[in-house]
Amino acid sequence: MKAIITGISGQDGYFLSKLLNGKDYEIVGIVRRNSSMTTGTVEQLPAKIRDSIRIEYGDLTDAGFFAKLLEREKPDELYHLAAQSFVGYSFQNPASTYDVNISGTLNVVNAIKEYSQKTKMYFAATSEMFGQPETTPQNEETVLKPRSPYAVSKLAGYWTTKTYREAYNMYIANGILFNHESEVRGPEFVTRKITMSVARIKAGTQDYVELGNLDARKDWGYAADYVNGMWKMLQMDNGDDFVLGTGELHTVREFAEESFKQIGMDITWSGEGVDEIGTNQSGKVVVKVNKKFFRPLESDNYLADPAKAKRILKWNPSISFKQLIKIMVESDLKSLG
Ligand code: NAP
Ligand code: F7E
Repeated sequence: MKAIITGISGQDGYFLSKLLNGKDYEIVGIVRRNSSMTTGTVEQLPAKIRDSIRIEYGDLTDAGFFAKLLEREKPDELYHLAAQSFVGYSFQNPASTYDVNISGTLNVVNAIKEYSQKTKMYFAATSEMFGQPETTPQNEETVLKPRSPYAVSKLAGYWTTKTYREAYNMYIANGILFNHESEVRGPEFVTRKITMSVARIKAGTQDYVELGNLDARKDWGYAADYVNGMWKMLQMDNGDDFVLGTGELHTVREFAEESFKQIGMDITWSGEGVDEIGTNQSGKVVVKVNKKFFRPLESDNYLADPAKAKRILKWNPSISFKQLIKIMVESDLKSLG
């Protein structure tokens, strides 16, 4: 089996590469060129896996690149993971977010339609499309009301893939995935920002971490579980839409408390709003709030109902909230030596 992975240099690309390598897939990974010629998380893969991946350099916004790629490779499966994926950045740069996430997705589906109709495609949709949900928990039938440029762009991608699926009889699966994190999560996302900071605070190279909305609540799972769900979505007879999530909500505050616990620190909170602080047992301030990390719009009502994925795909998350934090903090402590 041959698979193309766009966004292979990101978090999910890392876990999907491991999974598909274990199933003996030939993997072609798409990486956009940068001046230092680095390949992100690909460099963190075990050498045996890394060396087996064929990297092709190309940008999502280049329709010609994808046309030639699909005409030449005709893969069995294509996992379209590449995106401008940071919600906060999408408020600052909506145009480039739309360009990469909407036109980029169009380029991929058009190339499959024109040159490789038998390719099964996975599209990385998101729980962010629910916006401020009217009903909780959310499933595949929940009304979509996006509340960020990122969410709008993903909604456009989602409707594009659904339209192509019906109009041209293509196999496309949409994964509506809730937050999933890991030891290779990008450092600007709140979970990794916290676990990296906790490790540095323990090492004495950082004093405190500055966060935004401590009361934001998310349904957080472990990325390795979610890529398994992506693969399962492409092993069916037809493409369909599936929600993946844990069905458990936790606040940023709880994530921070549990992360500090891993290094033996119990956090006490005091003050309110942007003046709130978290101190450890010795009275040292280790968490501060900074309004620059707040977003113009936020939703705190996300909660996954993954019943359809459990029933049809036999998908189940295997890592708990506490296990996830342990994995991440231990990995960040280890990398500091
Ligand atoms: P990520 O770590 O941010 O990875 C995104 C990938 O897209 C990176 O490899 C990035 O390349 C690549 N990319 C960005 N712009 C590109 C462009 N113009 N051309 C080619 N490649 C480009 O994201 P992730 O966490 O792995 O998530 C994978 C996908 O799932 C994304 O589409 C995300 O929106 C979606 N999603 C994620 C979550 C989650 O909780 N993780 C939940 C729901 C949906 P560089 O390395 O060069 O930046
Ligand atoms: O924020 C709050 C912030 O940036 C999580 C992407 O993978 O999941 C991810 O998007 C929450 C938000 O992820 C800080 O306001 C507080 O409520 O880690 P995040 P996200 O925005 O949920 C979805 C499903 C995707 O699809 C996306 O691609 O944490 N928060 N303080 C903070 N967030 C950040 N980044 N930094 C803070 O200091």
